Amino acid sequence: NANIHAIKKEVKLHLDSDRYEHTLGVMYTAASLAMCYGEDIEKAMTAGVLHDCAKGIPNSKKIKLCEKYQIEVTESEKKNPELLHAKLGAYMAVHKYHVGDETIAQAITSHTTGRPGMTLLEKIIYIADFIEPGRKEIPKLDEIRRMSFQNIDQALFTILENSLAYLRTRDKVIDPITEKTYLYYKDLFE
Ligand code: DGI
Ligand code: FE
Ligand code: FE
Ligand code: FE
Repeated sequence: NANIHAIKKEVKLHLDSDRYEHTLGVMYTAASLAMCYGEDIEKAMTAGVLHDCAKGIPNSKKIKLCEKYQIEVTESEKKNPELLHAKLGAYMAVHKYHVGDETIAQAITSHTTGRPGMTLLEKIIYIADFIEPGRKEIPKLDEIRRMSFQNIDQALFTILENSLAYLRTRDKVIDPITEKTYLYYKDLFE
């Protein structure tokens, strides 16, 4: 697809080579999950290639750009500006990469914390970010990869559980949305 090709070239200019490799991994993994679950493949690839497009912006600049673009910054994001690459990435997808489809921007917005009641596309990007071939040293990764193509909601919940456990062992501040998302899918499952 011509448009995805152009986006890829531009995104590459703004990411280091590891992050760009990760981006391609997410793009193709998202395409595979779209094939598996009947999502639009082009949408999944577009969201995948753009999901970390704001990752290379320094944290202090992230805050400034959010003010400039009137993006709401929560208390948790002030403490942990890294999280803002999701909201800023969604903004840039629309305003810099001219992605007209709001559901793509939404999938970029929720790719780091998740969101209660995610759409299929949001789940695909959230999961692809976690399981793409370049990811290593994640507990139960092989099992989660297999599960992702068999039971998407079970995979989603397992990833939420796994991520929360990781953040807790590292003593990271848990974003309220990460917590809410986990509890939402826990209720749905257990
Ligand atoms: O951008 P990526 O590295 O591909 O992955 P990501 O966008 O899922 O997450 C980036 C980082 O954000 C990762 O180290 C996990 C972390 N993260 C996710 N949820 C939370 C969080 N960090 C904190 N402090 N709190 C959260 O709730
Ligand atoms: Fe990310
Ligand atoms: Fe993630
Ligand atoms: Fe990512």
